[in-house]
Amino acid sequence: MTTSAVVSDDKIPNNVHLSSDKRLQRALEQWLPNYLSWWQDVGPEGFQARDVYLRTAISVETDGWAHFDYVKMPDYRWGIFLVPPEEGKTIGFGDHMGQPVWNEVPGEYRNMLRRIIVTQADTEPASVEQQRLLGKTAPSLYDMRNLFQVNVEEGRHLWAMVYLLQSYFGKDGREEAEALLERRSGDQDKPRILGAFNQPITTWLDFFFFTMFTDRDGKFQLYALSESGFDPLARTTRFMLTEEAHHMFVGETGVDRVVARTAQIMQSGKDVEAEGGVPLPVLQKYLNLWFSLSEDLFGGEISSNAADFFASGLKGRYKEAQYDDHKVLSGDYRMTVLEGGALVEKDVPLRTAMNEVLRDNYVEDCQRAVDKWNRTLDKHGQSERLVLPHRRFHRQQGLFSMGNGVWFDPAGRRIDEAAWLAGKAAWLPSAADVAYVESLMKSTIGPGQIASWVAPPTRGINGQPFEFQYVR
Ligand code: BYC
Repeated sequence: MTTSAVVSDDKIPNNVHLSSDKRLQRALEQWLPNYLSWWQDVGPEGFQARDVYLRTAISVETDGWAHFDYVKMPDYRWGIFLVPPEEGKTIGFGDHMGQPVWNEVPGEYRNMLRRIIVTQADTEPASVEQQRLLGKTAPSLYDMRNLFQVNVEEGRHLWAMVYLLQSYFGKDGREEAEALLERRSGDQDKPRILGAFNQPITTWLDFFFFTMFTDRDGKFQLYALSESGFDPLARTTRFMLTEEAHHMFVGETGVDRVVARTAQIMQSGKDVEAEGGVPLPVLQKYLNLWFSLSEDLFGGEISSNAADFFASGLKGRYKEAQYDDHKVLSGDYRMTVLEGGALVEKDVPLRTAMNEVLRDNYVEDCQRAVDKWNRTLDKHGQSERLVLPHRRFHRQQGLFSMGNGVWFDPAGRRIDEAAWLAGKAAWLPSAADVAYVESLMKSTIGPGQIASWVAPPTRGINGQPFEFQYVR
């Protein structure tokens, strides 16, 4: 097990010249033991000594970022990788558009930039904490391995952000790096920063919907940050996206396999619960929960923070190059807002609507996946359909937040609090639903075995069969 705090290129694969950067080495050497004890305390419980068939990034080259081998999780080599810099790169949007990208923190934006990096960083350890008990109820060895892959890579993503804090933000960056190991998901006194990252993940259904919807927020946020004029952030997040794709794959195909299993049982004419499956209405409720929690991660519909992030060139849009106007000094965004209790259409300055623009891209991508799940239902002769709830449903941030005393049903219609309370158990997992889904969660990890509530995957990892001993 890695316990000593010697930082070397061999231990920490990197392309940031770590071995010649004494200041960074010293900072990391202080942080590493705390990181490792955090990992032992609140990382995957019960499996730290197992060999797991993991993918490790050992370089940014195409043959180096996906190196597969058996590794014990505490020995995973948490690397630091940035995509290579581009010669002559300029800022692609906002007030500084066309100026050379920054390789040092621009003084006037220091606080804003640190805040963006800390918010992003905070989600990574939070997700590991949320998922720490799931290994014990894995539906197959294949799934268990995917869980641990996601966990170690979220750990690496924390490293990626801590590298930025320690390299570019001096003393307060080092303090923020320590604080990232002190907050805890769901803790009353020291919670994680964003809502969804304090939500318990007690079942694999939560995990699949989390990696589907919440990791997908990560995709869009990372894309937006990969446009940043602060080039080290852009290059770091660009590389993180290569790993993030697998996390979303785990979620999207995971839900699809649950849908497939449910549909198979329905097609056979048997009772879904009697066969140990998840009834479609329960799946729909978990979908409603995690989609709405994840929508909150885009922030308010109208946000001066978002306008400032864009104006300063720190955070762009999803694939900024797809737009014609990168300054956005004029132009409006038409959105529905609440005025005097009524829903009305209103034009707001586009810069202030950047959270909503990103959410639009996100919702479209989520709809694509839901369409795919519905094709799976169709393939098994089922006419029922899963649907994305309206974006006003069950919100806790922004204009339609329930905290503002407004409630909406899954179709987006305004309802009063009594109707919300009466409808809630039909729209979101009830205590009985949670108890039922929890009752399905049993460790099913003999080679080739699979739990009753999920179909096996169509193929294994890295060309290996499903029956492969992914964890031993
Ligand atoms: N929960 O101006 P507003 C990932 C706060 S996921 C709690 O509308 P803004 C991953 C907000 O901070 C991607 N608080 O928000 C996935 C503000 O506070 P102050 C993570 C919230 O700033 C799975 C106030 O409400 N990356 O990588 O425009 C596994 C007013 O808000 C929430 C990022 O988030 C919330 N949901 O936008 C592992 C990117 N939403 O100023 C990893 C970096 C808002 O009143 N972060 N608030 O104290 C950002 O770009 C922005 O901070 C946000 C919020 C988009 C999150």
